[in-house]
Amino acid sequence: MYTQSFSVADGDKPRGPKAAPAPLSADEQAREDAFDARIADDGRIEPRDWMPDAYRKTLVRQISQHAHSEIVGMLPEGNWISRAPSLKRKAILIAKVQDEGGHGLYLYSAAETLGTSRDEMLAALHSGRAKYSSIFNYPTLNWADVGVIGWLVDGAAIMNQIPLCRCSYGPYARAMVRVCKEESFHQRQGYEALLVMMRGTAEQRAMVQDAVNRWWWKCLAMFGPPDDNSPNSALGMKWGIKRISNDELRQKFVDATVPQAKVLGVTLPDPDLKWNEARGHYDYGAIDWDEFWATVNGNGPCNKERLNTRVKAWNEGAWVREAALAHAEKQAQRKLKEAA
Ligand code: BYC
Repeated sequence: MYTQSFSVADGDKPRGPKAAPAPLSADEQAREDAFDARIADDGRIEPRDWMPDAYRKTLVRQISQHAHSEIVGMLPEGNWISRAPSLKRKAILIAKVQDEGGHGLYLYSAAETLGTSRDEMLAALHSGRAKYSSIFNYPTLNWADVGVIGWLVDGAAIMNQIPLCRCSYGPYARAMVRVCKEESFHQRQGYEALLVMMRGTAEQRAMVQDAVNRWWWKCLAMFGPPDDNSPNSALGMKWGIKRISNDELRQKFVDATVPQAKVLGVTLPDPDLKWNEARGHYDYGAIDWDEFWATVNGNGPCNKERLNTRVKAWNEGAWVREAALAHAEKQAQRKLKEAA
């Protein structure tokens, strides 16, 4: 027989059904309604506006992960700065990697407006608690990989990030406008570097094809799990943070990339890739989600190396942060003295 034992205290901890949330006061209800109305009206939420805790938390998660992706994303390409094939390519690559450092900084600043410190976000990255894009856990084996990262990885990033320029949170949306302009240049420089290689020797063409074969599927997975297995999508869409779903963005990327691959003269490594007249889109084969989750959960080919590199850079940069703080303190004291 069901008895009250279901809600009898177990030791000190009371068990049983959770208490219903306390009803909202009139003021609380009014500010929640105002927030909902602004979102429904496609307005922007700014840092000093009231927002539900869950909205704030979702934004901190997404923006900080995005910032970490930019900073970790500097590593696979940075590896090639000293081995770029010409001065021109070296200058372009240095500028690109520097842009990515800049994107990370705008994004950390945007996340800080939500009340989370940069130190907290970095501690989450360094301890392995925070995610960053799966794509940066794969190695860059030769120069063609650098071109393919520009063409496909930045191409996928732009497809995902253009809708974020219309994100409901003002500081994130504004940061994304500049990020997208720079990403667009990154994508073009990668494509142009590959066009040059494809006009070169048979060996160079084979390098490009090999790099495309290794990166294609990982770029499709970058858009995140399928919509029916994407736990954050419903709220992200409801709140105007995400505007287009993971699967829709993936499809847009495939549709845009197939003609580019034709012009380049490479084959995308998917026997199931074909135009579907009825859908008006390209069909594509199955993505290996087990591999994706293994990588996201820390077991990809380069996860440990990437994290160790970031932690080492953080530790070795401690003296710079200390010196900058000491300098700022000295200046503040000097100002106080002058004002006295
Ligand atoms: N890698 O419910 P879901 C770039 C996680 S490009 C790792 O669909 P959401 C760059 C997801 O975080 C890359 N983890 O989540 C390019 C969630 O886990 P948590 C950076 C991934 O948030 C070139 C779980 O899977 N771009 O920066 O609705 C050079 C379930 O997913 C990935 C951004 O970050 C992945 N690929 O959608 C340099 C764009 N995909 O958090 C740099 C902003 C999913 O619940 N972010 N997960 O533990 C977004 O648009 C969205 O967060 C995502 C995921 C589309 C990535």
